[in-house]
Amino acid sequence: MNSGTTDFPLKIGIACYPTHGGSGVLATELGVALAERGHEVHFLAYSKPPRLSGYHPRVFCHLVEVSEYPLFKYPPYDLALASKMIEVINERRLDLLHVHYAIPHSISAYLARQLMPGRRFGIVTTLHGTDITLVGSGNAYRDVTRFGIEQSDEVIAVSEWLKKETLRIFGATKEIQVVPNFVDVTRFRPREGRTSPQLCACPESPIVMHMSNFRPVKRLGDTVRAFADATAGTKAQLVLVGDGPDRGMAEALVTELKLDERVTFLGLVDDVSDLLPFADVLVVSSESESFGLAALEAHACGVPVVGYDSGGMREVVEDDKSGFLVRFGDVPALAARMRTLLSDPALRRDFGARGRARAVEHFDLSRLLSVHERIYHAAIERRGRKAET
Ligand code: GMT
Repeated sequence: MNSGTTDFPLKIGIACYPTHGGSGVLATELGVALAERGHEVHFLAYSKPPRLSGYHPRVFCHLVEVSEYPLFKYPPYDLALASKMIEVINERRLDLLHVHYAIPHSISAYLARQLMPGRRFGIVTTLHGTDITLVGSGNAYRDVTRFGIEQSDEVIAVSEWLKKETLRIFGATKEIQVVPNFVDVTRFRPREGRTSPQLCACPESPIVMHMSNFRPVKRLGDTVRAFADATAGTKAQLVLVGDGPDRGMAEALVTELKLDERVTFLGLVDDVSDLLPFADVLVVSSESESFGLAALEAHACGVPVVGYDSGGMREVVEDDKSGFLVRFGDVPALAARMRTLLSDPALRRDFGARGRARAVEHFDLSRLLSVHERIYHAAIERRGRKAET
């Protein structure tokens, strides 16, 4: 097993939800960057993560197959994942499993460890947000989530806010490290004269963008209403990137507010680095957002953010400096701040430049990659020590 120094290439298994959601995106960006740094990375998921495109010499994707059987009304994905973990750990001699999203990934990792007493490997769990705030805090999964956290060698929360929430909900039984979301600032960069094949960015019709999984927590309706209020009588466009359960509601609202001509539903986009620089403002209207990866990616592209002051959003967006944050649910205030930015190109440029500087200084992928490597080595060392006692 490799250990002791961050110079050693590791063999790392990454379990994640292979969706366009923040946890899957982060896990994929991290895995690819780790492989570029010399580590061998094995993704474990039920399908290929959307941002895993192209060929990378040290990246492997192992699909978890869940067998169907008439008795299985609910096929046991957690067991199938644990089995796949065991197979890959044995065949590829992994040093470590890094699981993204506590449920069920941390439990599957624990099970894999229990079933392989002779093999030492570290388990790192990253808590992303809804695994704690929505899923883990409910009665159905509270105890197993707590167990998964406690059994991990190292636990990461993506914001100070999420760390506090985790300790509040589950009690202070485990040390939690805060490692924020990160962004590749060389790929996510301001538009600087580039043009977009998808979007017409012209001064008379500025682009307001929203990017999410259209779940109720994102309050997509608030974005649409604020846009209608802020841009009445103008040619501003609203571009909605993503898909999910609230799409039908939003489409009906757009028609009701007579916005069909100015609103585009773009659907799912795998690589948003070609899209975000063409936004003039990004709106994040979430009721709860443990971090807000879309806000960070927008900042890296020099785009100011207007949003609700919920969850960890203020750890990303500096109110009145790189964007505006207003009280959750205050749609008129959201609209007023949107109007302020849309009517003032110089302010947008100023906020955008500060957002970009903030992304480069605090959330750059290469710096946070080293932080992950240190945590991996700590987990491996901790596991070695535990095995000896
Ligand atoms: O709801 C989403 O945005 C998806 C969700 C996920 O788990 O994939 O995102 C969460 O993880 C992201 C990456 O750490 C964070 O940036 C998001 O803030 C967080 N979402 C929520 O807390 C609602």
